[in-house]
Order: sequence, then structure tokens, then C-alpha cells
Amino acid sequence: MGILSSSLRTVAVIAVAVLISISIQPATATDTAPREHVVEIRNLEFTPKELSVAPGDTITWINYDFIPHTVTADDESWDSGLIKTEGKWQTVVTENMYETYFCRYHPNMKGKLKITQ
Ligand SMILES: [Cu+2]
Repeated sequence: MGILSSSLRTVAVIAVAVLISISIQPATATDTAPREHVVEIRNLEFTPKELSVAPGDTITWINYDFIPHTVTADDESWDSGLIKTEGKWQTVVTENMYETYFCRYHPNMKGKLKITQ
């Protein structure tokens, strides 16, 4: 009885210590706030063509061409729909978001996200 309760107390103390150490964990240099990125669409090209992003970041595509474009994942799991001249489309990066994309009207237009954790 005495042994059991003291070992239970040890477990409880360890659990509390672990919880405290998790909650007071200081922010490390690798922790960054979500960022905002812009990809310009000009002359049938995405600029930048490759973009490094992290989950939680926001990406905005802006169409500066005089014709509409789309921003569509190669597997079509995400899609801007039609983006008119001077129009924009925004999305928030998710961990397992499909990384390569194209334009439905101009399949030669290709872009890539490099999602880092
Ligand atoms: Cu296009």
C-alpha cells in the first residue's frame, strides 16, 4: 500500500514535471510566424516559379496579364478557378498540399511550392 502510493506519487510528479517543461519550452530560432507570399502572373509565367512556404503561410497569386488564368494543383486537389485581369486568389498552405500546379488554360504554365515544416 505504502509502496504503491509512493510510486503513484512519483508518476504524478514526473507527469507534472513533463507538463511544465513542455509549457515553458522557449521559442526556438526555427519558430516563425506565418508568412505572406505573392506570386505574380505575367506574360504567361508564374513568378517566382518555385516558392518555399510553410504550413500556415498565405500565398496570393495576382494576375497582371490581359487574359484570365487559373492556379490549379497538378492533381486538381486545389484550384483557384478563373482569375481575371488584376484579379487575385489566396490560399493558406497546408502540410500535405499538392506542391506542383499549372494553369488550366495554358498547361505550359507551371509553378511549384516547396513546403517545409
Ligand atoms: Cu493561363
